[in-house]
Amino acid sequence: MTDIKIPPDHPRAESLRIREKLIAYYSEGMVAVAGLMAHGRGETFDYLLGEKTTKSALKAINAAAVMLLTAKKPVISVNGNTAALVAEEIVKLAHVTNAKIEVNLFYRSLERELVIKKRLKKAGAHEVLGVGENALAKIPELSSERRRVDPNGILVADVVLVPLEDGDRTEALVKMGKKVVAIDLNPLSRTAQNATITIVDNVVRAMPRLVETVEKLKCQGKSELKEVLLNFDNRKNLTEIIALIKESLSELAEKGETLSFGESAI
Ligand code: PTJ
Repeated sequence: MTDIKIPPDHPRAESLRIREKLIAYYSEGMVAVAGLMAHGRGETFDYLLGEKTTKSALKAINAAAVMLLTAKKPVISVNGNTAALVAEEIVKLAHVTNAKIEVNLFYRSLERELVIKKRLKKAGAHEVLGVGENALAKIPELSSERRRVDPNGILVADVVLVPLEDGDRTEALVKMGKKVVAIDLNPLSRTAQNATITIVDNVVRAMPRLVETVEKLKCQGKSELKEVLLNFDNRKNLTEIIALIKESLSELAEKGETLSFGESAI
């Protein structure tokens, strides 16, 4: 943790608080050093999207909620960044969708797995899969440490939620016939492009919305839920988001204005 005191009236106070949180959890061994870099990449795309949940993201959240609700064996995959930023929401989502929670790391070490498990347990998780010897199954065609999965979790899941991911595993999971819901601020990433449903939004906004949406849709009939999935087109949704980024940048360039939403970052 740095000693910086964030003034509450700082125009980028929220963004700075998130950074501080990641730095604090990095110091505790939860977040990988590359997780800090990944966050910076995410911040850039968030900035371009106006740091808000777009209509396209809301459509994806709706479809993702239905996919999780109608899944037989949903699993939420957790890495260092998501454990640091949204542990409570992960537990809530697992509860309302009856999903299992599994730790799956790119930079895998037993120490990190245990710190993440502890944080999830503290947030209320009953069971955390994929830790230590429990990750004894392997995803075929994947050579990174992410290939190691729990035989009771990701290996047998029909739907896997992968917030903040690197691309290889999403491709491999889809090849295995699984449906993948990704949360990724970069609409161009391989994860975003290969997932079944991609929520292009900041995980700190998307996860609470996802929980809320699942709670709202829980009482709907199966045919209404199916309709939501039939009407969702991931490719179209991603194209809309890329167009949105292009439009807002073109508008600003034409007007010669600076971005109105973010002010200048420190
Ligand atoms: O904890 P580990 O060991 O599993 O490692 C996790 C990281 C994130 C380091 C690892 O998965 C990785 O290297 O990921 P990438 O390839 O850097 O991809 C991360 C993606 O997440 C990028 O496309 C970022 O734009 C995006 N991203 C970063 N922060 C956020 C985000 N998307 C949504 N919300 C965020 N807060």
